[in-house]
Amino acid sequence: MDQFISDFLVGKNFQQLATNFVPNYTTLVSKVGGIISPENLDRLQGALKEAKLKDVADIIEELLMAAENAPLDVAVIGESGTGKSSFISALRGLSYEEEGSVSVGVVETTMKKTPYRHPKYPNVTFWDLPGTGTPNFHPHEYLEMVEFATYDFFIIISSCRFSLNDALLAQNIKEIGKKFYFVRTKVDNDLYNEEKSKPTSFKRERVLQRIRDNCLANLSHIGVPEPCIFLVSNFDLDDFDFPILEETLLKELPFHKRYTFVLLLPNLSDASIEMKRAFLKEMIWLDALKSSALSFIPFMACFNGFDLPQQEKCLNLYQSHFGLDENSVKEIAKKLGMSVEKIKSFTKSLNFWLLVKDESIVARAMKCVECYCSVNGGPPSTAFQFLKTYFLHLKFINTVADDAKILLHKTLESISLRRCQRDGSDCLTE
Ligand SMILES: Nc1nc2c(ncn2[C@@H]2O[C@H](COP(=O)(O)OP(=O)(O)OP(=O)(O)O)[C@@H](O)[C@H]2O)c(=O)[nH]1
Ligand SMILES: [Mg+2]
Repeated sequence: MDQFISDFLVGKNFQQLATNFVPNYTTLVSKVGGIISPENLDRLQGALKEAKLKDVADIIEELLMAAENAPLDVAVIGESGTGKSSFISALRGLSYEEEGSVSVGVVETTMKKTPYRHPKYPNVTFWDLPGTGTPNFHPHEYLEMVEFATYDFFIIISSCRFSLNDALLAQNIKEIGKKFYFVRTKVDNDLYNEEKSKPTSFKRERVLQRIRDNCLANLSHIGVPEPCIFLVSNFDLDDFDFPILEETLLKELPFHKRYTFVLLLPNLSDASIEMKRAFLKEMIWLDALKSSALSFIPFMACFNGFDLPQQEKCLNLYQSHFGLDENSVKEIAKKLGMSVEKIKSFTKSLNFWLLVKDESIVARAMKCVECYCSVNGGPPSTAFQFLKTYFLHLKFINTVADDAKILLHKTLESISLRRCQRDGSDCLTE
């Protein structure tokens, strides 16, 4: 990746750069793909081949802007009490009691469509839609009433069997060209009940498979062919099918909406942390290419200087994306029963100065810039500052993501230890 940016800055052979562009991009992006559609990749490659560098910069700018500003509206539908509000709260990273959390309760609480903005990402809205459980339900009228066209996709929730109304709704959603996903909630309850009632023969995987088979049979019976079903517990989003649901949604979203979606994923599994890491790396790589392209155009401001307060702000933003901002770290410390200072002792991303003084960043930037200067001559300072910033941001992303994984595992270990202590079981034998 460094080599591609360095070759770009030298800018000798754009034909070759155009050929290398797609393989470099492909190795960089997440396993579900990135923010650039195949058509836009072709556009970029074409502009690069003809050395139309203003076009290259403009296309990248257009893609970055679209990704950063894409609104996302998610509709959550289901009968009363199935866990719609709990699902939305969990996705928004709020506990049930927190302010701004969706109203949750054992009586019918969702009577009209209610928007819930994501607390961190205001362009994301979850819509808690009114229940579909009335006997004279008309899916077409219902979809009109809730203004179906405004949503990116629909989540249809059930906590037991999906109803005929759910199936009718799914058919209508499909007809209007939108995507829907079936989510079966409260599987933690099913497991708990099954274990209590059949303690000797209980097998977790067998129970989950039975729930899945039941849902499949039930949905095919009421006319949904090959339904996609995700088993979840709103109290344990890192468990069951939630990670697969995340991946599926990400893969099926339009390219420019993926970045918005990946940022809002709760940092509850290695997979979601890795996807976030890949998308953020893709964004800064594209931004670096844009600056490199602009550097060939006279009188264009292309390289920003190295501004320390700006860098600190950038680190804080990455910390917030990965749930390691000041407040979140305090929360984690409380959960782990340790001090924030202790957390700082085994993480690296919470110390801005340690990261910014890293000698290897200067060495990497120097290596790239030497190549640039040998071809372009002149003082290397602007290109050097630009590369130093790029490598520093890369370091920020990687260090914060690594720390997010370390803290996630410590939290999971502590939860499972507490469970063992509560149940009086021997954890070592698990
Ligand atoms: N065990 C378990 N309980 C859940 C889960 N999801 C929701 N609940 C509980 O189920 C009850 C109903 O949840 P809500 O989120 O209010 O359901 P809703 O679909 O929004 O209900 P209405 O607003 O009335 O339509 C609450 O007591 C929740 O705590 C889950 O995954 N597992
Ligand atoms: Mg509700």
